[in-house]
Amino acid sequence: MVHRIITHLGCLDGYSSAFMVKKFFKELTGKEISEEELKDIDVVGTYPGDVQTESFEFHEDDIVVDLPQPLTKVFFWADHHLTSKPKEEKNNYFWKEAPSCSGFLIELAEEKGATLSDEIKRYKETIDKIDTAEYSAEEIKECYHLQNNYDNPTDLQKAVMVLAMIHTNDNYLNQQVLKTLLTINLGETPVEGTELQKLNPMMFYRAQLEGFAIWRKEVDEYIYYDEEHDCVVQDDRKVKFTKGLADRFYAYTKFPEANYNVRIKPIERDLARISVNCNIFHKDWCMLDIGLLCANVGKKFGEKSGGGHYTVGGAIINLENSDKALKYILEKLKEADDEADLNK
Ligand SMILES: [Mn+2]
Repeated sequence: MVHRIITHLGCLDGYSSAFMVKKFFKELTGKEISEEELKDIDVVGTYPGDVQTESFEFHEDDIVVDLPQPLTKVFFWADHHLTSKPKEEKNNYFWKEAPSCSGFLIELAEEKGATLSDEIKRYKETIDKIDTAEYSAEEIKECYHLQNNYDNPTDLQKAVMVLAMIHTNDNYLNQQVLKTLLTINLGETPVEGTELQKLNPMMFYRAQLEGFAIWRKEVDEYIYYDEEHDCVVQDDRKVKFTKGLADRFYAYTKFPEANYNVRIKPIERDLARISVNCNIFHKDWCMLDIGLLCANVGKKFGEKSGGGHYTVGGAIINLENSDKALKYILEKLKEADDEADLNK
């Protein structure tokens, strides 16, 4: 048997889940293998969409984590996404609606007899926070804006530094870094260890932070807060090209009072991507099902591609419909807020 670990590419939870499989291999899979064999297990990253469309080829000995269940029967599967909830039980298949897949695997390993170090317990809290984007405004600052000093990084900072290594703009590099991080001698958690430090996470992180800063400066020219609809609008149709790296939390750093954020981005073939989300610092301000709203937007203004979760969603529409779509979304957001105010 040749095992491979298949996980979510470009994602800290995907990388950390693969790490947990290597760390707690015996407890999780119920199988004992040598140190050597364990080290040699290859790790491959892919995307949920590639699993759903069956464009990724799975083997029966694969260990699949933080991804939807493949059609092919595999050796081990674990996931935490609501949309992956299995219909039937299978041997070595695990699912739970949990904040992160890594956290779920840590719980499973403990249930099956593993002893957890304090570092691993602390890491579980960190990855749970990151995978659900439960940051405070202060934490966003410390993680997404360059600080003067990194002598004593916080748990979150250590984690986003490693995230910067596996979430660059180059997917081939991301794949190589993922493989490399999981074949070196593993540290106590996914974000520490002597061999990991040698790969210089800070170099990747600094590059990303500089990219964010440049992007924020560019976007400052046209991002605005529409007070009437309580929504920050970032309309990328207004510019030909935005330099830097997108900081997805910026709307609420700049306008913390806003309920919602809508982004329109022209993409290939005369289409546009619309993203809608609720203020990440106040998910309780969300007064309507944004996933459902986006599904409707996709149907009304595009070719039916749209959906998401309660507080965040997206749709692909025809570019020529984007003014109408923006107006429609802003109206629906305001309607929901007005109705909630009346019922107070
Ligand atoms: Mn995840």
